[in-house]
This record gives sequence, C-alpha cells and structure tokens, in this order.
Amino acid sequence: MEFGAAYNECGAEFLRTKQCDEQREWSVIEVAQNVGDYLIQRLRQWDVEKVFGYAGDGINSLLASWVAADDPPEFVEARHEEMAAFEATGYAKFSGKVGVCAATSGPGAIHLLNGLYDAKLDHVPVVAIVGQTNRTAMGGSYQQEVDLLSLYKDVASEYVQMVTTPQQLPNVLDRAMRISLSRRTVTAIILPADVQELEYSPPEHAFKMVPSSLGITTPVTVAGQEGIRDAAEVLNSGKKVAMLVGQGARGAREEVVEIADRLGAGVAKALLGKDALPDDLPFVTGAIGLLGTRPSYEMMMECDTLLIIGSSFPYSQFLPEFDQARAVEIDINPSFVGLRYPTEVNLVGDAQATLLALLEHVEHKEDRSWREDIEKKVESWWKTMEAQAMLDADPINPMRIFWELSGQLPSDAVVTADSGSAANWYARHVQFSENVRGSLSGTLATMGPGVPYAIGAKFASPQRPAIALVGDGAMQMNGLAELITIKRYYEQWEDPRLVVCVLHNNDLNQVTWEMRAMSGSPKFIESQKLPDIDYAQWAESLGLGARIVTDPEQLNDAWQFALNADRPVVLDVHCDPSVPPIPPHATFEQAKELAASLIKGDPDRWDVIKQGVKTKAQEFLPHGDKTGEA
Ligand SMILES: Cc1ncc(C[n+]2csc(CCOP(=O)(O)OP(=O)(O)O)c2C)c(N)n1
Repeated sequence: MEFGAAYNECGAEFLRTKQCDEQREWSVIEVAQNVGDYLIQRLRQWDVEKVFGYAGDGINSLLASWVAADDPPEFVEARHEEMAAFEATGYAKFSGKVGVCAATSGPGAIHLLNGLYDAKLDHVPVVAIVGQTNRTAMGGSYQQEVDLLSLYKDVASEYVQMVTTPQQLPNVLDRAMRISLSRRTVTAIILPADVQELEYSPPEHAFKMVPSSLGITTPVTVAGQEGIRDAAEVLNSGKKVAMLVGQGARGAREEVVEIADRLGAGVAKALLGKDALPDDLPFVTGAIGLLGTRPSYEMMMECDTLLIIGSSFPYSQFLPEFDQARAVEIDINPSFVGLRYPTEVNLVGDAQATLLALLEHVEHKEDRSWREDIEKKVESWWKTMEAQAMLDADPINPMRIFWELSGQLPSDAVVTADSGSAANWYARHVQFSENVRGSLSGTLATMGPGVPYAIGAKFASPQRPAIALVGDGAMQMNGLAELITIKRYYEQWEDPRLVVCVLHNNDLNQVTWEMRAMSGSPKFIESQKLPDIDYAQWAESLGLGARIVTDPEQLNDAWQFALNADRPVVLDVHCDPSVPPIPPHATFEQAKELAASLIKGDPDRWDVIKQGVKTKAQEFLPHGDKTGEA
C-alpha cells in the first residue's frame, strides 16, 4: 500500500495513513490531509530525498505528518540546527541538488543561520523550513516568538515567506524551490505551528488565489556574439595568458583544458574550484591566494592577459597589477562579473556554453615558451611540497598528513576541510585526480562545516568514501557531537567509510599565525590554547574506528587503516603547531624577519623560527624553483 495523497470521488485530497487498532493490528485509514502532510508530499514530488533537521514544538505537527508519510524525504537528525544547515549545504554541494533543512521556531531557526549563510555566500541552493508560534500568539511577545521574517530577510533575501493559510503553501514552497535552484541561493519558508495542522485545501480557480506547479528547467545562457568576439580579440593578442577557474568552471572541464591548450596558458584554481580541474595536468598551478602556490602567484604577477572562469576569488593582490593585464571574465551571474579585476570584457553565461562559443574564435598560440615555463615551475613546486611535507617536526609535520593522504586518495573520494590550518594544507598539498570532489566553506570561511559537509556528502553519494580534514578547535566546536550523527547513520551507507582526520595541535593555529603575521603579536595563550582531549577514545566509545598517530612513520599505515575500514574512523594526529603556513609570495628574507619579530614574548618562538626557516628553505634547495629568490 502506498501512503501519501489519494483522491476521493469528489476530487478532494486525502491522506492514506496507518492506524493501530485494539488488536494491535495496523489498518489503513483515510484522513483529511493537513498542511504538514501536504508539505511532505510536495517535497516528495520535488524529489527531495533528505531533510536535515532538528525537532521542536514549532514543527511538531510537521513531524507528526512524517510519521504517517514515511520516507522519502528521510528526516536526518543532526545534533544541532547549524549542523543540519551545514549538512544540507554539503549535500547540495556534492549532489548538485537542492539541500533542505528544517528547524523549530525561535532558537532552532536562529541556530540554522550560520549554516545558511555559508550556503548563501558559496552560492549553494538550500531551502530552510522553520516553524513559528501560532498565529493567535503572534505579536504578543510569546515564548520562542522571534520576528523570523526580519531575521531571515538577509540570509534568504531572494525569497522568504510566512505561510498563513493553506492555499498559499503550494505557491510558496514551489517558488522557494525554484528560486533556490535557479539562483543558487538560500530561500526560507516560515510555517506557524497552527497552520501546519489546518486541513489542506488547494488554491482555487478564483480571484486572489495563486496556483502553482512543480519543476523547473533553467536556461543554458551564452554571452552575446559581440562580447565573444571582443573576448577572443583580447585572448588572441596576449602572449602570456593566465587563467583562474572557480567552482563555476566545474561543468566545463574539457573546454577549460582546450582553451588553456590553445592559449598556451597555465590555470590556477580558486579554493572552491579545487575539483574543477585535476592536479595531474602539468599546466595546473594549483591554489591561489594566501593558501596558494608559488607557481600560481608568479603566473599572475608575470602574465599579460587574464581569463577568469566561474570564480569570485576576492583577493585582488594575488591577481595581476590593475594595469598589467587585459582581462576577460566569464560568469553565470551578472552581478558577479567585473567585480574582482578591472576586466575589459565581461561575458555572462554558462561556462561550458560560453567557452564553446569562444573556442570558435580563439587561435592556437605557436609560441609555447610561457606554458613550458609554467609547467617547469609546477613540476618543481610539487617537489618542494613533498620536501616541505617530509621535514621533521614535533611530533608530526601537518603537511605530511595531507601529502600522505594524496598518495592514497581513492579516485572517487569526497574531501572536505574545515577553516583553520587544514584549509592551507588541503589547498596546497592534496592532489586531486579526475573524479575526486572536494569543498570547504569558501566565502564565509566559517569554522565547523568539515564534519557535517562530509555527512552531507555521504547522504549525497553513499557509495563514495568521504574524508574530513579538521582542526581540533573545529572538532571541539561541533565535530565531536556530529560523530554521534555519523554513528547513527553509517550502517545505511553503501560504503561506510568516512574518515575524520583531526589535526591535534592543542591550538587555534590558523589564528595564532594570523596574529603573528598580521598583528606582529606573540601567541595569546588564553585565547589560543585548547584543552587536550582524546579524540580517538571518544570515537571508540561510539563504536567507530580510531587511531592515535604520534609518529610520522605511522601516517601511511594510519591512512591505509582508515581507508580500508568497515566503518567510519577518526585519525587523531598529534601535529606540530609551529609549522608555519607560509604564503607563497613570502621570500626567504621575509620568513626570517617574521621569525625574528616573534622572539620577543612568543612562548613557541624557537620552534616557530626553526620550523619557519626549514620550511621556507625547501623552495631554494636544488629541486626548488629559484625564480623568486630576490
Ligand atoms: C565560527 C568561526 N569562529 C571563529 C573563526 C576564526 N577562526 C578561523 S580559523 C580558527 C582556528 C581554527 O582552529 P582549529 O580548528 O584548531 O584548526 P587549526 O588552525 O589549529 O589547525 C579560528 C578561531 C571562524 N572562522 N569561524
């Protein structure tokens, strides 16, 4: 028996549900469908498979409807509403579908916010469904009453609506879905508790009624021919072309490679575009920016032409000087072109379709010397990365954790990283092959999404292994609690592997380094030191796999263990907080100066100096790239 909506002879919608009679036998009954029932039915019709959420009396009736409706969508219970929003965001990032999260009124809706902002800023489609107090109590400063329309006005600026009558619901829900999907943003539906219980009646063919419909097919936009020709002229006249790709280029891999080949260009990747191109292509210079590589930095500083595709990388100091390069940008979002660099031609369109149009006019550059030089630097840089990773540290050099992972990364892995030093090493040291997916909080750069993104990834692709690279601060902030969510669900995943690698350095290390480098301040123990706890023991107490790693020689084996386990595993890796995340453009002299400036007052000063100098020196050893010695 199918449960869900049915129709009687008059065409009215009813819900088939189950009832337990006195003999404790289940029988099927038909009851009038209420608003909560309809909402779940409509989500099912939208093909929503998961809703990440947390209960509360603002959505109790909706949850009661779930009992009758059954899956899908499956209600996935996080430990905190912020985690539910991160999970919906991770799910959306890795599935390409809309992510849906649900929370109760007041505190639940407030808790969702940071995760929703993460989605909004990274242009990820997420729909939030939140409860509200009864209509009779509204405006009465009632318990848990928060002005959610005002609160959500910014995060769901494209669409936030409160449903106050059943006939409104189809339209509000369908628009929330369509707007979220087509504009890749956050939308929100506020559903008062008493409205959830009202008998559902559809909008009628009548005055002031708004009907609705399911589904959307979005256009494949291509910039106009005039712009395409102008762009081709800019690109054809350049001698040293640099490219920058972001997440918007992900669906255009072949075209990006083709145009880079024709232009003899190197390609740098913004953080969110790390999986747009594999790292084994010789002309891919890797990450850009403070977390980036030296080949990316030098390519940008020396190019005469720049082509940006699907990226809103914000740090213009890592792009060419403003009068140095003629530039073309391709972006699907008209409000995001021409924003980060004084570009000459701004092409609004789908990356693949626009590149295909552009390729009709782009010529093959005969002089390959620029490209050859980039490829040489890239080859040398990977050797530098290995040498830096293999340096001794106390007890483990964090770079080596990531380097060793690269060597064993399954070809279908999904990798997430948290904000913190993990993001540096993820950006620079992990080499992605063709089908590896990866993401982090690119724009909000919030702490906390590493583990819940990986959970979202497992619900998006249960057959792929997921790996979360997370600092101990982020782990203490919420990752530890979210291990409980992993324990609860992992047996339903086709491939149970989810590895959480904790960078156990007892320090909020990224900020410690920011304070040293930007504020010239020594480490402030009160704010930076973390309580030392046993992450592996906590994981084991939950029945997950775990291993403590205290020696770099154990790393290879530890990754092997985790990547071959029959359950999720926590790798608790004790690593050295004195290994500096040196930016790629820092010269050897600058690194020494930074170290010297720390001597006064920093409790870790000698280790910091030693590690900083050793790390920087790797770029200048025989395998290194000597071009930046000045
Ligand atoms: C919600 C939030 N709070 C604070 C910050 C500022 N912040 C960025 S990285 C970081 C330290 C992260 O420490 P940890 O997770 O231990 O990683 P580590 O850098 O030590 O590897 C902090 C506090 C932030 N980005 N987001």
